[in-house]
Amino acid sequence: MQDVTKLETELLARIEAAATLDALEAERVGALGRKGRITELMKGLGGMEAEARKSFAAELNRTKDRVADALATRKEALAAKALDARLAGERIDITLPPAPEPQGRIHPVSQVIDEITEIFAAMGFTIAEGPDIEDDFHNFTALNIPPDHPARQMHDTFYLPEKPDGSRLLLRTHTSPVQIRSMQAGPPPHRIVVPGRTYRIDSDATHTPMFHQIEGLVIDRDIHMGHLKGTLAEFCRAFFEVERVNMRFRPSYFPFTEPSAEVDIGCDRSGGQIRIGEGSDWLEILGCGMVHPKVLEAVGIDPNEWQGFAWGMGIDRIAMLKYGIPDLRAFFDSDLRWLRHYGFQALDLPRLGEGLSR
Ligand code: 2U9
Repeated sequence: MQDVTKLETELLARIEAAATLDALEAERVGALGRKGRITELMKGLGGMEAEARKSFAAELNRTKDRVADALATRKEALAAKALDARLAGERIDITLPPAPEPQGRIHPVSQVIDEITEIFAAMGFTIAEGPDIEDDFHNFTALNIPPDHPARQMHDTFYLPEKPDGSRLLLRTHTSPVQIRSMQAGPPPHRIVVPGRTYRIDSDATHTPMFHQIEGLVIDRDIHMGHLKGTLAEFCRAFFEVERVNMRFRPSYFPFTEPSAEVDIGCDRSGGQIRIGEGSDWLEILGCGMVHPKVLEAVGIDPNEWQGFAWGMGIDRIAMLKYGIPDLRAFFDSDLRWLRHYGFQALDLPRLGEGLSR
């Protein structure tokens, strides 16, 4: 009996002195574990006489309960201490100033490219890109613009110095060579949008020698003008963020499409502003058409099996229109004050569901 009382006093003191949860666990194992001191005494009960065993077992059980209670109480206290220490370490000084706003701005051209690609991505298009320096075949010949074609003069091309074989590389005059390369790279169907820089020898108030285009191409079976109209109508509605846009398709000519059309959208010009989706005026925004069979043949696609439509649009002009920017040449001046005024919040990417431009 005396031994049990002494053991209990010792165990309770050790438990009280345990400074960490790990040390406390070691005390528990030492007292109540499989080879713990109380457990060992329990094992000895079997060899005792009935009368002595009864009273010793009762005493031992009381000690065991008090030790278990002490362990639980100490565990709770140590856990609370550990939590207090963690909370103290995670303290935030709410009197600190907030993180500064990012200083950079997204250029309106980049913003409009992000908006347009977001719209077409939602329709299942992927983005394709290609080199700014092109060869004659991809920029002209494959697009049904042979060497003597008058369209070559219309493009006012920047040529690189002639190579020994007499050929000349050039700065692409449109993004169309990217579609040629995409069609060469794999079999139909194709559904791509192609944003990028393009170059023509042209410089005045409304033209810069480098400008931006975005073009689109769909190649699949049984594609017709209805698909073209539906796709472009959906694009205009989403891009100009209005319920309905009036559209008018005027017959036109491009060597790479047949039939071809230029697309006007309905607008209102009263009050010195252009408002899309209302009024009785028209504004030209893009060119389009059914891909010419000769273009498909140039990349080895059988036009009797596959058809497609394409469109092209000048990004700079559309950015000026959507965001009320008056002067094209300021786009390329790298004037930070201009960019702070017309630029967009960095990391605030256009999302179709949240209003593209917010
Ligand atoms: C392939 C086949 C067809 C692309 C097209 C236009 C009509 C068009 C202009 C708009 C304003 C260029 O920036 S702009 O001057 N583009 O009108 N572009 S159809 O047609 C293609 C392209 C690639 C293989």
